[in-house]
Amino acid sequence: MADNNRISSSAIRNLLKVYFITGSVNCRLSPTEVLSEALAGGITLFQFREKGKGALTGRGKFELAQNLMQLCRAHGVPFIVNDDLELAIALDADGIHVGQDDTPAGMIRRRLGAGKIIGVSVHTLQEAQQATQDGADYLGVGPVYPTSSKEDAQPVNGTRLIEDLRLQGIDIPLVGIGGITLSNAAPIIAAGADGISLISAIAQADQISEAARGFVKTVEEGLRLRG
Ligand code: TZP
Ligand code: MG
Repeated sequence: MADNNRISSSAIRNLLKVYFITGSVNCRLSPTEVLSEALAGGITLFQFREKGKGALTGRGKFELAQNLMQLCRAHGVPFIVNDDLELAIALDADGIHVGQDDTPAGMIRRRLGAGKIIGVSVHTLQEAQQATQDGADYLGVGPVYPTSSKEDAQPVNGTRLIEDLRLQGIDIPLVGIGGITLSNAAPIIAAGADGISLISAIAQADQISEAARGFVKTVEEGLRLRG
């Protein structure tokens, strides 16, 4: 992933199928154990999101990120950093994911160049249009369902916002996020998402690799049904 060409939309769509996000705060086991299992189960993209009460900072955060990135590299799964542009640059990570209150995507694109993946969280059509114009590679849309993994979560949108964005012509790669479980994932794909992004349903599963495998199967089946 180290070249300077923009990664194609179809490659990004494939990466988004099962996009696992975690940080030390979200894990019952050690984050490296959790990620190893999730990779074994077939996750397609990973985001390091070290946030919330008790989150690591400074050297500890950097070292954990380095270890997790190494695991991802060993499995050929791109490693995305949440929010922290300096960390993404220091690690030479594969990309960054930002929210509406973080560094704007256009500025990030100018710093990182064309070859890195940039994702943006959006909650409205206008935000989606802006992020697309700013050079985002994909959008994160949610919360689709109620979540307890994000303290400052926006109101729940259901699958409606994803459907609306597609109807309004937003055709860039897009992932649903928030409260996703095996039993509510399929409608997100039916609504037009390319994949699902999730924390707790994988990080806190009793059988992490099994859970990840189940999500891969569900998303692939959903994509097949959508045609
Ligand atoms: N952004 C919107 S909801 C959410 C984020 C980071 C948390 C998703 O976590 P979970 O545990 O899959 O609901
Ligand atoms: Mg953010």
